[in-house]
Amino acid sequence: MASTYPVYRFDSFIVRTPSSSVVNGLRADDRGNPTYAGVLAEHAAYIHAVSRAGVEVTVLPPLEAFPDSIFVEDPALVFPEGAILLRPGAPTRAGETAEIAPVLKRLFSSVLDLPRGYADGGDVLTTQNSVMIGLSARTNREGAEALIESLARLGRKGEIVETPKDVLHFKTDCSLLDEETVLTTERLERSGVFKGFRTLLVPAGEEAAANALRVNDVVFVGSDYPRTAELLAAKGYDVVPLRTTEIGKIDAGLSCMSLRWRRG
Ligand code: CIR
Repeated sequence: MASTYPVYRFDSFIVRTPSSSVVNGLRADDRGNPTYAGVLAEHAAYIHAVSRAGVEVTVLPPLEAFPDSIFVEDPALVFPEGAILLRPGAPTRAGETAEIAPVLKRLFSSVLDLPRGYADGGDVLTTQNSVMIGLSARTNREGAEALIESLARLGRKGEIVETPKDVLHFKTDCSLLDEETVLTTERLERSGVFKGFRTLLVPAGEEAAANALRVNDVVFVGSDYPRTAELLAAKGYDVVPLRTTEIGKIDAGLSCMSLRWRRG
């Protein structure tokens, strides 16, 4: 493991301002289009909240041609020791990698390309000792195996795991709360992938809350999931609710809106 810092300690974030095309973003179930004003407000609140948690935020300009490009987590992975440009599995998102590449090349001395297959950053959970890569409709085995090779070049160990059926991304159903604790859903916990971790299960009916976001001393949780917030507060976490009602209509959680790393 290259870094001795807890993996939820960050000082740098990249986000991208939503374009008006965001209302046409991909979604599994149609719950209606989000409003552009609502997405902009939720995104602005996200930037404000993570800044208060102690990170410097680089805000990239909107990309009208890519409705889902607000979800910068998916076309790349970043670590203190370098970045990996991914190959998103949704055809309408493939071009997002070329858009973010120049930014990462300015910020990181080592930027690798995923050589083959498909992999979305939403399928990747970085823990203290390994990088878990969930197979999904967006990340195939060829991409996951190629990603393990790229990770090894950065000194990181990758492992391939399964994502529950009908779940968009591996991280749709989990997030790291601290070095040994994962917040997850019953369906993902049941698959046994979190051996060696303490798991906290989101209450039934609040499955979408499993994509929380630990940033330094706080845990951001979607404000539509009060029982998850209560559970985490009772366990001693400093919980900050963030509204995801509009972006949630295009299957967004909290991690997907940023790339996060620690420079120093
Ligand atoms: C998509 O289907 O690609 C977007 N509408 C949502 C992506 C969410 N990304 C993530 O959780 N990492």
